[in-house]
Amino acid sequence: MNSNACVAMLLAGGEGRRLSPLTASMAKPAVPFGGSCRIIDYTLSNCINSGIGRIGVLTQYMADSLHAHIGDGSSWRSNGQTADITLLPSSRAGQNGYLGTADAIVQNLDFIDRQSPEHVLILSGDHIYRMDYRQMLQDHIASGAAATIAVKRVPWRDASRFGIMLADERRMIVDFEEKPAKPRSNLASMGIYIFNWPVLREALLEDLRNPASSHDFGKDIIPGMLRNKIAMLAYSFEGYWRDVGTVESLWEAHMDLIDGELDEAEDGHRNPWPILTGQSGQAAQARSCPRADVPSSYVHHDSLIKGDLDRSVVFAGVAVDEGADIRESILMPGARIGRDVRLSRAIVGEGAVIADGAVIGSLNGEVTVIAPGDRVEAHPRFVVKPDRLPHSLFHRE
Ligand code: ADQ
Ligand code: ADP
Repeated sequence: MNSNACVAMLLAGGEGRRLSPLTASMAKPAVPFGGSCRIIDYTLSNCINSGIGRIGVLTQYMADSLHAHIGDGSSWRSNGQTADITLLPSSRAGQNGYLGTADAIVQNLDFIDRQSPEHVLILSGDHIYRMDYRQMLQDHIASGAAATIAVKRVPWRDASRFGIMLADERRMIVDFEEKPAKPRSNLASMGIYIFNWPVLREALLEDLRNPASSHDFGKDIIPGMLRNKIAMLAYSFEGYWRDVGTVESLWEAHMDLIDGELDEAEDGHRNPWPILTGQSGQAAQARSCPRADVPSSYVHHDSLIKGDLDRSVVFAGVAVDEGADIRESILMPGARIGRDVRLSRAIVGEGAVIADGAVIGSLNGEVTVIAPGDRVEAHPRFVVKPDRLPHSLFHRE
């Protein structure tokens, strides 16, 4: 098997409204993750570690943030393995904002055609997971299917947020519904697809001719292929995987990191599946590590911590002043936390400043987000406004 015959197309252009206000000035895949990298680094690193040498990154919303992070792509190299990363910006907007994911691929047919690949791997830029795409490709080829979808069982209560399918005993997909109100199964699409390129090309062009289509993989392309009786395989993935498209899931994934569920390497140990980061992060492979004096937290070396931390993640350039008490919180690059500040279940955006004595946290345990660059004063008359939960707890003058 030759993974060079496979081109990866990484969808990184969604608006990320459910991550607002963190996505007010950056694309969702550019949001910081895990103390020293950004969300998209997981998927890019999976490509490099899997030996996929050609990657197109499809940008749209707030594309500059991704350009600044990825640059010429030279930060992503591992074990002598390099990749050609091409940024493919789009300016085409639909009537109600943006057109769908399939449209983003159609706009770049030429890019894919030039590589004349046998297979195209379609990926999302907002998932946290480690996956060897070579195994999926091998399975795809061995099965003789024209398309393969990576799948995972999700909790039933979450099933209606995903593409949900039924597969037969040969793992061939027999039913698929995008985000069903009443899910018939909890076997979810991870939004990771391998297609035989000629089959996908044909399906995309057919979809383009359909005026009723929203040009989306989950809503249109996959159901269309099923109707056309194209053989599609369900590839089960057993490892950790999380779609971090919401504030709650982004926070939970950070707690999973602290709980050791993400298979990070301990300090000083080489990770066999490194997560590399680009220009806006630290040097490649500079992973943050749990520090001895702040057990249970992930703290970047380039930060200054005087207060107490518990189950928190701290990025580069952060300062936490004396007397501060930080619990289950995420402090993004350059955040400044004043004296005696109390934070609980908060995400503090890049460069935000929390003034001395401020108290941030919700009574009902929901996650509070402070927008990047924001300044929160510790005003004596701050009151909790339950009707403004979860994001904005404190009433300002
Ligand atoms: P969603 O996560 O809702 O469902 P979607 O909003 O279409 O998928 O976004 C997929 C990815 O494409 C995201 O990374 C987004 O940023 C990006 N994107 C969206 N529009 C784009 C555009 N026009 N150009 C470039 N990039 C764009 C999908 C599947 C479900 C599956 C879940 C798993 O549709 O079936 O269950 O992923 O998370
Ligand atoms: P557990 O991991 O303890 O079994 P769950 O029942 O919540 O916890 O999750 C079952 C599986 O579904 C896990 O592999 C988990 O990673 C995955 N999962 C849970 N929530 C999500 C989510 N929001 N998005 C994607 N996958 C999820």
